Amino acid sequence: MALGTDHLAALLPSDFTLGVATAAFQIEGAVAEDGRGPSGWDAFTHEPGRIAGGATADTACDHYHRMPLDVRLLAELGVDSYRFSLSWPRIQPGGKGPVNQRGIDFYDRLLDELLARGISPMCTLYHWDTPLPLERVGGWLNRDTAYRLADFAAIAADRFGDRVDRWVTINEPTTVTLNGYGLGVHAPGQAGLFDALPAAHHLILAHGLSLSALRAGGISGEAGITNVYSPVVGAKHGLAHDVLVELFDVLHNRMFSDPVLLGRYPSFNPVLKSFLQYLREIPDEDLAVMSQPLDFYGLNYYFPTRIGLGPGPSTGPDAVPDGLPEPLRQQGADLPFHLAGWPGYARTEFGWPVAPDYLPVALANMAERYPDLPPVYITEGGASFKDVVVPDALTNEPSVADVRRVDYLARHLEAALTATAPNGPAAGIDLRGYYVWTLMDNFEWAAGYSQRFGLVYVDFATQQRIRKSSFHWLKDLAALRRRDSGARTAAARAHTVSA
Ligand code: PNW
Repeated sequence: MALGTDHLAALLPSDFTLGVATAAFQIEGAVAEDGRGPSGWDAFTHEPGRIAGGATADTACDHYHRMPLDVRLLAELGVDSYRFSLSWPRIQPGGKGPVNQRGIDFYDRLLDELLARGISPMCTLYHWDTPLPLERVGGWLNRDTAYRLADFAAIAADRFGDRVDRWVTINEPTTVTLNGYGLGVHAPGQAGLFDALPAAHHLILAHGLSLSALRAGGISGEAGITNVYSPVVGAKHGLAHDVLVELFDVLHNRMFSDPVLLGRYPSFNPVLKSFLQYLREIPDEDLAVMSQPLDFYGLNYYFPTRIGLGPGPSTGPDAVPDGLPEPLRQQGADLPFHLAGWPGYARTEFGWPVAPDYLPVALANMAERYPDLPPVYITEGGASFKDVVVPDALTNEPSVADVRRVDYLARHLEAALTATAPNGPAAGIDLRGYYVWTLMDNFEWAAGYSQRFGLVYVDFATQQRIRKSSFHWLKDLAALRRRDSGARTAAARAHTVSA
């Protein structure tokens, strides 16, 4: 069932990184074990009505106890790299002050397991699990949190800096700002779209300060940031749509990438400027910290955004995508725009459009806006679908034929590779790798366990792991790529010998 793996393997440069990604809070569980403190997300998940099905991440995939088995799955998959995140409250429960050695020990064991199997570690410092004591004093609305993350970065550099090949400072400042502080659908659950802007600034400042701290700590690997990017289009033509498209593009994309890559905030349309009073008071020194050169830029691409004028229809082809959490639908009623549907596009279980044709648009936009863009890794891409476990026809073992996920991944990987090839629309981008979100089904934030993104199916009642077809697909691709690049190396050697 190798859906185009031969074709894809032939497109893959021999040094291209194939990886899978996870995040600590979504998989680890063991939230009160071995000295871990609570995070803002622990508190949020225990508030009634916040998470689909009232789910918590108290156990999640129980990865904290099953880590060696999960690394064995990674090794079987044959991927080059594993992107994971450090749980800040496991390592520094107070968000400042003493280090919890048992937390350090867990990641020491993880790194050793990965390196023993030849899997290159990519480590995210911050994937949303702010220690609760810091959340209680304002979280990312408080500038001090940026300095606390930098201190944590120094600890990470000191303890793990000799074994991590790539560091991601912060995962998706956009999502933390908009979902956490703007719409309140993520922790800490505060609402106020334009009041959230200081959080954006402090997150990007924290990125810059952490980058400095990692480098000052003598890390042997590279360092960068990961941002989500969604190309924005108007549902219709016309001035009003153009203005709203720009508003959304600024708030979702450029607000977070311009300061890092250009050293300034976007120059706003005068209509928007009045919303953004706060940004006029930013000291130049902050922008210098935020825009230090990166070794690589991490891009998460899931889907494009289509903006409609006014509060949106709730049914019909132009309805807000199904996957949108209820608070966002409600919030939508107060906004001058809505997120429109994508007629003609298939949707994931989340309601997100399956749009591989917009990944080249995202990459081309990036190349155009940021001429000095460093090498790029797509640090996440993936899709949730309703997965069904059935006995395999031959072996009778439980199996999951997630053909739509295989199709999603194959088409997005192909789109990324062809877009960045010498004659592609994003030829200016030095694309180094693609990480599938995610290794195994896990705690999908506000959606709880209702959305499965994994290559591996997790039965949360028993913690049984079942390899899906997408797992076998990626495994085939990685194996084919190794064979092909082995053949290419042999051919090159033969050529050198005969010359
Ligand atoms: C990412 N969007 O979040 C996160 O990094 C993961 O932790 C998460 O599990 C995964 O995507 C799937 O949701 C996103 O609106 C949040 O474009 C929002 C968007 C995309 C990704």
